[in-house]
Amino acid sequence: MLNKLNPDFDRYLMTLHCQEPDRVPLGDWSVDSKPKEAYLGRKILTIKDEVDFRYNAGFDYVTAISGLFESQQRGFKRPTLGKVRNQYGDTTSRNWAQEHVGYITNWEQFETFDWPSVDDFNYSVWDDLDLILPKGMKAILILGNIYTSVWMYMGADVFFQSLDTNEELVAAMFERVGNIQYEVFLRVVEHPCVGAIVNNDDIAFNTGLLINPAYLRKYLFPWYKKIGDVCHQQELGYVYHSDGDCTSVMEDIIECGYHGFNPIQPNCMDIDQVKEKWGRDLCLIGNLNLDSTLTLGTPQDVRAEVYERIRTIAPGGGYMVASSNAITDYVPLENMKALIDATMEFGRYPIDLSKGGIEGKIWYSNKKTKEVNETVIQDASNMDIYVTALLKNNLQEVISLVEEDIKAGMEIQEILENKMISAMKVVGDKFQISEIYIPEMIMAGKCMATTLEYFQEKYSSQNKKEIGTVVIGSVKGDMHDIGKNLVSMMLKSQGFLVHDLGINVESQDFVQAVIKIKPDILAMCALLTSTMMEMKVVIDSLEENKVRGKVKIIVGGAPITQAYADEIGADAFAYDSPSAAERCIKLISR
Ligand code: B1M
Repeated sequence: MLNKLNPDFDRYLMTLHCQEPDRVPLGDWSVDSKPKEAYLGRKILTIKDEVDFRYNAGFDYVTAISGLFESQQRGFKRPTLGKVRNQYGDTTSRNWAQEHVGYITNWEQFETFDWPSVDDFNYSVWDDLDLILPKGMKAILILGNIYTSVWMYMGADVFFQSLDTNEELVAAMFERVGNIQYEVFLRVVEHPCVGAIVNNDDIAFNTGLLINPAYLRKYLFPWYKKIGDVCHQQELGYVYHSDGDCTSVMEDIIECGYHGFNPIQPNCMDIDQVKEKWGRDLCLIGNLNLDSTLTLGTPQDVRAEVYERIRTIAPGGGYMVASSNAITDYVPLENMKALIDATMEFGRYPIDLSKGGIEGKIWYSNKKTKEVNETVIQDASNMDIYVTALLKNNLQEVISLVEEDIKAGMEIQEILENKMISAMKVVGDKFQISEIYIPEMIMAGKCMATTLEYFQEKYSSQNKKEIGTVVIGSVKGDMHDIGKNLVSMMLKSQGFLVHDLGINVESQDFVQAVIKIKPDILAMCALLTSTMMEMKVVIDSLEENKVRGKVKIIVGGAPITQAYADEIGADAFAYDSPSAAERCIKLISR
């Protein structure tokens, strides 16, 4: 095995430039404190401790954050949300902006917000790194992000809505946030210790981009390009990190001047195809499966997957071993060690590894087949007009359309069921094939829900009530809520009464809601491998309380599969929100 205590930032840079150095570097830019402390055997309290961890673990660099995601940054007040269990025997607090909490939701808040200036940030960590970095090591600036800062400042809900109703505010936000991050970047790269920049900015999820790429091209990529130009002038490495399936903007990412792309989530992008299409221009960093191998697998499984990635992707250069997101605190220490050791063992150039050379379970990706529903429309006469009006979020127009159909002699219930609900299903179909994105889905759903409410009040006597009741929530430890809200909105638009328990919901709260509300369906969402286990805890608690038989259960979220739903005894699984609504309708009609 290679001696790992020989940091060499040139190795990192050569790899970024798709050349073969002496060995494959380690590429994780983010390792949670718990695994770091467990590896080092002591607390990480200072930047020196951080450097010690990176040095001893075999990295060629240390990373530090500056800019709007700097933890103590004034102005960026992120709410603290509960404690989350980790693999290291205790709990960790996590902070971030929730979907509905935004600090800047209108022009007045934008103008009066206490925006930080470039001088308000703390650069002392860079001064320290200039002095203490061991020979061969450099520092990587984690520049926080631009897209994520914008939506977090605005709150996802307001951000998505503003793209439709107040694009000028979104533009101003990108301008302001982009400027701050850019100025901070210029200040940090004055430090000689800095060797590369990572822009971590999630623009995608499992099936594609979160918003229409036209917005990214208009407001975001120009900033990436501007930062990229400076990186090229100063010969700094430049890496882009976005989760999810970024396929449709890979060319844009290359145009911005990035040398590396991370983390190539295995259930979203096929690394072999990414290598084939873009591997000449971009170094690939990551792909070690956080959904399964790193979290659920054994050290031997991790070893086998590292071997396989090095065998197939590293020859010729342009690959760094890293997780498919970060080394989170639910990655067992032994698995992180296996990742490091296997990189040292198999990563020496020239690479000549034979297929199946070591034993271990390769989990492969839990790649899910994207579901595409095709709505069969009963009465297509003016369906397109309904779909267009919903997509434009034009409430007045939708109401007028319904009123015209009433005048033409249709019953209100018939219009709602055969026109509006079908139109919303068509909107869902468009989302499934990425013809529209999350904001359009949310806006159409809201427009639909408001129209339903309007006519339900107006014609209450003629209306039958909701088709069923659903209790929904993101399970304990899980703070992701964008998908949950989309599912909830889709259910409402199909006529369900939805009780949303929110995020980080304890199992006893689900049980109590089932006892008190007596819903037809309990819908649980989880986005993390660690939290999906919680779904089983809830089902067991329902059994213990003798109410499991009284409610149907549907589960979903990025890492969930039909197999997992079967394993824990759920009644249904859905891949996305339109399918979730379909499954729920089936569940109540059984
Ligand atoms: Co997180 N994150 N995140 N994150 N995040 C993921 C989920 C991850 C897959 C990224 C990756 O691996 N590269 C990864 C989980 C890996 C794993 O464990 N298997 C991950 C991680 C690791 C983390 C942290 C641990 C990061 C860290 O701190 N080191 C941390 C954990 C927080 C916690 O919950 N305890 C974290 C934090 C965050 C942010 C706060 C920054 C933010 C969440 C903001 C918010 O929700 N308010 C965030 C985001 C945005 C993501 C990604 C990029 C996008 C998630 C999203 O909103 N997608 C995500 C990457 C990815 O998904 N590939 C990632 C849009 C949404 C519409 O999709 O929720 O999947 P989704 O919903 C889909 C379907 O899944 C389905 O319908 C929707 C489509 O119509 N669906 C259901 C959802 N719920 C359903 C329920 C159903 C049926 C269908 O029936 C009941």
